[in-house]
Amino acid sequence: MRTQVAIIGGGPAGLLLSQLLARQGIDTIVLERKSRDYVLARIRAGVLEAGTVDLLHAAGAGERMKREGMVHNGTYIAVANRRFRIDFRQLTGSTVTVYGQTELTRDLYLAHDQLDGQILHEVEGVRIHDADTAAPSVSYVCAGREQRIYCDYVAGCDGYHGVSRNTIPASVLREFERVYPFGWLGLLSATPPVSDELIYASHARGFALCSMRNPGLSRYYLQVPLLDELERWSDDAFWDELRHRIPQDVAESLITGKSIEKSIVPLRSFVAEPMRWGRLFLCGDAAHIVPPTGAKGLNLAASDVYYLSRALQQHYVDRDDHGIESYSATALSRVWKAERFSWAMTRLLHRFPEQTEFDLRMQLAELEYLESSTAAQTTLAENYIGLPY
Ligand code: RFL
Ligand code: PHB
Repeated sequence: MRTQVAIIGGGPAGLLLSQLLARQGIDTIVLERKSRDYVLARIRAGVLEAGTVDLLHAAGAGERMKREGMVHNGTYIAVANRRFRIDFRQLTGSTVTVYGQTELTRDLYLAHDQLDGQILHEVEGVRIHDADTAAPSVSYVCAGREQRIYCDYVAGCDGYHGVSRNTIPASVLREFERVYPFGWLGLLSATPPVSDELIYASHARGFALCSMRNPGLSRYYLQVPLLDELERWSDDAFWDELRHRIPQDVAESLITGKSIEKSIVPLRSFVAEPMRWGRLFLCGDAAHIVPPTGAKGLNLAASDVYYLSRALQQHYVDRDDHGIESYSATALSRVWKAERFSWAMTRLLHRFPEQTEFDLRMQLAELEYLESSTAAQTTLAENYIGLPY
């Protein structure tokens, strides 16, 4: 088989890239390790920057998001028993859209079906060959048979545990990492959200987040020790702990219900450099991970895809390779700023085991400064709604 761009991974990054390229007449094949149902069952991100929303429209997958996505003009920060609001619209003129990654991925699959795009599911043993030459290829096993795709370029959109990043020789690849000493326990329930906007809550017992997917579906998170076991957390234990960590008036209006999904994710900051090696590009979680506190993971995958789709379009349509040459530096410049913001939000709002009394006072002073300063709120808002591409 032959294609122009072989895309490894059919998550949001791979699907969005394939869709944007297809609309420019550029031929792709997506190779995905899991089944479509499996990919669609993952509960992940919920907050989309305006730039991500624009890209989904450009990909022809924005219809339902426009109807069902919830535009949020701001967010709440709670500190112990009180809360204050950051008004994104007033401070930056922009907003975010709450729309689940699950729904977004479903929309991208449907848009892809309409263009007759090629996605091969349940492929195994994907390997990238000769990415540092002018004739790369990708081999894989499908239904027990070894296959190979010859291509011009390979896009590694296969997430943190994929094969693409490790195709780059160790002598070239540099990795930067910070692992946090806690995780997030998430719970999804078919109950109305406790607030009209998200609440990021800093509390002596640990961080909590009140989020949502739609008016009938809520998503809540609790900071938990890294080695905590899911079995320890009955639904009742979760709701009790959440009530402790959010302001009393909010806790009193919390409607609880049976969990639909419950899981623990570790928190990590990670960046791999460079994001291009010869004809292989890394996109999304394959190249970087952020702790979820800044709601940046999916949005960073989208901005990588934007830079790469533009670079490939310049290559095929304008015969100009500047975008390809500069892809890694351009993407990394935005990635590092989102890493900084996600790390800063995590540090501001969580309790760390090694924190001293001094550290706690610093955290509180920073929160009080944020509450009282328009400059500080603007800084948070412009990062949260997403830095320009
Ligand atoms: P994905 O989604 O991991 O998709 C990669 C795909 O590649 C496939 N794959 C392979 N295919 C073929 N061969 C191989 N060898 C393969 N290895 C892997 C996988 O099966 C998969 O389908 O990466 P992508 O596309 O880069 O997308 C990244 C986002 O999924 C991720 O950054 C976000 O979910 C992060 N995130 C959030 N991001 C936000 O922007 N806003 C949020 O509010 C937000 N909340 C979150 C989050 C992530 C979370 N978890 C579970 C990590 C909340 C949580 C709890
Ligand atoms: C979510 O709704 O899953 C969510 C929202 C905001 C975050 C992280 C996760 O910062």
